[in-house]
Amino acid sequence: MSKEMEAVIQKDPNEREFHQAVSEVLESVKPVLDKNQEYRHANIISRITEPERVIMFRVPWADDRGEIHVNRGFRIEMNSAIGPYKGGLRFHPSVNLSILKFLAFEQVFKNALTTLPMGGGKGGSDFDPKGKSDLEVMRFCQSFMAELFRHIGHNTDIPAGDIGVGAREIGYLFGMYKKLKNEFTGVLTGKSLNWGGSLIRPEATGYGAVYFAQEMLSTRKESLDGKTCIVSGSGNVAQYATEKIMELGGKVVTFSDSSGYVYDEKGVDRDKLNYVMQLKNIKRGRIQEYAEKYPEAVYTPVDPNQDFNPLWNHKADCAFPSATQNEINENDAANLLKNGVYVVSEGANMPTVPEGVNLFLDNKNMLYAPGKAANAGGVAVSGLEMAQNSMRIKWSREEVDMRLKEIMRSIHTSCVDAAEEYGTPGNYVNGANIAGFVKVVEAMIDQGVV
Ligand code: NDP
Ligand code: 2IT
Repeated sequence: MSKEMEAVIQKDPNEREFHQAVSEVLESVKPVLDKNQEYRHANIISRITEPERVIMFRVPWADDRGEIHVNRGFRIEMNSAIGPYKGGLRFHPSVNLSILKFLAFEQVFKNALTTLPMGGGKGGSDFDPKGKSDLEVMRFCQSFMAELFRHIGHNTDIPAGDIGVGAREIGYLFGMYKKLKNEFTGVLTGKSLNWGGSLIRPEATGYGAVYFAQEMLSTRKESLDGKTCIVSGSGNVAQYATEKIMELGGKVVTFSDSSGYVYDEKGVDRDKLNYVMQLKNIKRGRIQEYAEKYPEAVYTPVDPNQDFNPLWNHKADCAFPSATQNEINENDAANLLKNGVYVVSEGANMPTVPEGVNLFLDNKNMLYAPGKAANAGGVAVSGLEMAQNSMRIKWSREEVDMRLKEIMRSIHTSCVDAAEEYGTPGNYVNGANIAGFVKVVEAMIDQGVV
């Protein structure tokens, strides 16, 4: 283990997910540091692994029965070398400092890859929106923003959605921000269309992950047409990845949530996808209900502690993990390879454990795109939403989709070029880490020791 990595662990010994994310980047950029001694001289690794600012706060709120609850709120402002802090908010009971620091760290390099001027940040709360009424969610969001508002701004830090934060939550958060600041600015992205949102932002992460898969396939003169795809999750990213896969002629055979997954051998069609959108976005039900509605599908409950997840053990060509971190363990990665999967495009952030990533990288037939490249379409269109807000204009669907496609193509090219330059052609992990890292580090060096 490198001295730099040891220091990161020693400083915050309990931040397992943060160590995992840092360790992968440090391994990739070792040859960059060896080649550019000035980076070491500037002590870049100590600086880039330390958040510029960490905000932690109490979020008290009252439920519908008048009972008072307290959650913990966070915003990690990781790096602002190339633009204001930018990144989502996650509301999930598992949220802690380690998870948000890993997400903020990944966001720095992802945002650099998009070509747009955005620094990296992430935030959220251990609040669980499941089973809460709209009014409870609203009161929680208002209390969360009653503290967060003093730390963010359209030129400072621009949050957006992530797990458990979608259009409803962004609306409540924006309403409270506007009331407190008496300002209508593009301080959040993922806004609804009639008050500053961008067309294609809801679709962008899922579409982008599919565009990235197409880019990888096109290096072998192949496409998604006729390919069988495993998709995990059934939220924002999974839904729109599925929509785009179907549009490009692929067949999606799975959806999942934290309780289990459905396998639909015939494949998802437009009606079934509409059903999932209604089920998850409006009714807020469980994916098990899909198999009740469509008896040709089979539901399997999944225990997160079992040795492998049967979701990843079906014959397929491509996989789009779109639920959460570390959802593919080493056995799952081996099962994917065994079942013929040779394209993995990560819609989620860090969904594959390091041992699984190594299995993918060791297999020469595998086209494996890490989240920070493959899922960058979401934040990229957030960047386009910011641009439209600043200019007070609105681009058409076609315009935004075209820009998204161009950005995903450019990220693909950056990854391929950086991987080649440093002697590991075809390794999108090294490519993404190196290309993102160099851009941010050059900016940090230009700006001095701050
Ligand atoms: P949503 O909240 O819309 O959906 C999350 C989905 O993942 C749900 O199906 C959820 O199931 C499942 N899930 C969440 N936690 C777990 C868990 N611990 N175990 C198993 N399943 C779980 O979130 P998004 O679709 O927005 O986000 C999905 C992933 O994509 C995350 O990793 C996020 O960081 C990443 N991402 C999102 C972007 C965006 O623009 N939204 C951009 C880039 C990346 P359940 O309902 O049971 O909780
Ligand atoms: O992980 C991510 O890139 C997101 N959740 C989207 C961030 C954003 O600012 O749109």
